[in-house]
Amino acid sequence: MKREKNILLWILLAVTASVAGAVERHVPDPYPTIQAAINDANDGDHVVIAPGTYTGPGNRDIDFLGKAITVRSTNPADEAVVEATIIDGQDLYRGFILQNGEDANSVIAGLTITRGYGFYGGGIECQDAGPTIERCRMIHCSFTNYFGGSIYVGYSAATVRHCAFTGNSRCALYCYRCDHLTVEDCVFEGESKAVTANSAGLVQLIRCTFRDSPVGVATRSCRTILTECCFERSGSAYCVLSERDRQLTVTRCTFIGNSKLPPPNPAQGTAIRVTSTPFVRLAQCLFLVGNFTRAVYGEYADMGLQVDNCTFVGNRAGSGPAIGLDSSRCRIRNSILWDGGHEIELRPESEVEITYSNVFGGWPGVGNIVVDPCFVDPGHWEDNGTPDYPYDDIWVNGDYHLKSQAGRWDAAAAQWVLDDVTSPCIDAGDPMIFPLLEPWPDGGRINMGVYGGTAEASRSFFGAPLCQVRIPGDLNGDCKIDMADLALMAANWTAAVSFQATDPQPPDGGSTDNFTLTWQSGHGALSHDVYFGSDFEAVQDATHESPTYRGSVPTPLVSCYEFMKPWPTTPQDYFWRVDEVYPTMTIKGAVWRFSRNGGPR
Ligand SMILES: [Ca+2]
Ligand SMILES: [Ca+2]
Ligand SMILES: [Ca+2]
Repeated sequence: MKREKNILLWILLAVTASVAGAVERHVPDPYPTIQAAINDANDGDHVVIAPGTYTGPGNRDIDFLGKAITVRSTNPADEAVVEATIIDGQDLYRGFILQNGEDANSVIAGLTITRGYGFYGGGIECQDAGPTIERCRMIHCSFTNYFGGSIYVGYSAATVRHCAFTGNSRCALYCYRCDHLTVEDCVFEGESKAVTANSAGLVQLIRCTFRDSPVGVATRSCRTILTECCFERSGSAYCVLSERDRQLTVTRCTFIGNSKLPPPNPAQGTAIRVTSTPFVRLAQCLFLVGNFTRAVYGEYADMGLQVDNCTFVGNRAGSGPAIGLDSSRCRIRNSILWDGGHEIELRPESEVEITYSNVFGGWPGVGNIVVDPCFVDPGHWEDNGTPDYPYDDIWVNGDYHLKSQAGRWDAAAAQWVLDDVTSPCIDAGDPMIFPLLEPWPDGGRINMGVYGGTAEASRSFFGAPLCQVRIPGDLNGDCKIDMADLALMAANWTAAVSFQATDPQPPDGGSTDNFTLTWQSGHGALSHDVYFGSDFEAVQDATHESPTYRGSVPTPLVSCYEFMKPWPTTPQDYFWRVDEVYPTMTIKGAVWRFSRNGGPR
């Protein structure tokens, strides 16, 4: 009984301690400055800043002192509160500095940081520290060093989400030799350079918007991944500039209207420019670049530029408006290149293979067609009142869903509508690729263009009346089971289909001197969950919550997980596992082993 009482007392004490442990420390009352509140704070505390403008000693160069605390406004979710809670560096001082090994448990949330000024990061400087920065507004911050930004992250890792960056000088967000940088749901507006990563490990940009920024993203990293980002009127120089990345993956991104390039040098702007990056994959991207040069340019990329299900319209370079290649190789599938002719420019030592695509002017290759893609609206140029002067023309976006008599997604009305024609690009993609998320009837075959393989893919039309009932065995969805279904099955029958990841490199049990891991993807997998570590069981039993989980990757290629960490000086075994992720299930992979030779890398 006594023992039970003791346990009860222990629980009571523990609860009291945890309640007492998380303290809110309010500024300016009772703490006169933010630094004063931080000085008194313990791990887990919140420093809560009332609306107002904060300047002067204690409210500038604010040092987290290595504490796992949250420094925030009274309500980070309320934009009006964030706008009214201002740390003003007066163009003389930094907002925050983190330099004592802070990690993601150190949080800056819901603040406006303006006119910050520093040698590295004007707004927030992180040296060997990787905080979480969320729902902040970074406005008109600047720095003196070339390697700097409104937020600077050096030798560490950081997560930045739901933040807005406006008019910061040169670089809004700069990461230098950081292990990883994750930027989610951020808006960059009027930045001369929005995001720069120099010698970084993993750089992930998810659902970010770049507006009116001459350079959107410039990276030199192991892996740069852009997912569902939108570049509007950005990239008068480059939307994405990849220089010596090891891998660049751009998925479901949109590049719109970076026109208005002034003469005499209108050939500057390029949506994606890749220099010496060996592996590049662009998938389900829409290039309505509308500038006077091209959508994609690759040079000295001994690769690997793979383009799947992309749509190019309204790009205006005289030669190669869609893609230009110099000493590069490129493979294009399931895409629509419809800028008006001379879609590809091949400079010396370059080659391109195009299959199952619709190319204006035509291109040799299996499954290629040349026919009006029947966009809902192809978009058009307006001459801006000067018909003889093209440099001020304005591109008006269209709607690049494909027309279908069986149903096409109307994004504006958020409903399916029927058209009077059916696009020849429907069910014209590579028949060996599973239609993925395409809604039924999907023809058993992926569509060309940016919506192919997505839930917004236009439906297959087999003649009126439309088929209403799905029958088992009807693979193409025409409400009949016949030779067409058998042909689909036969075409894929001989393909060696595995839904599990296979063919690991380095091979299972082998050894390697580098730090790049690759494998063969499961058939039609959407993404890949990667686990990596030095303990077999820790990898075998790992879930998303485990430390060995290294994230989801959309490409079949993975590398450089331990990029910033030294390899052992003696040979060591490593274990890794890749789970293949499908729309309705995840197929767990085998655990593979390799040893890395000792010595400096
Ligand atoms: Ca004009
Ligand atoms: Ca289809
Ligand atoms: Ca059928």
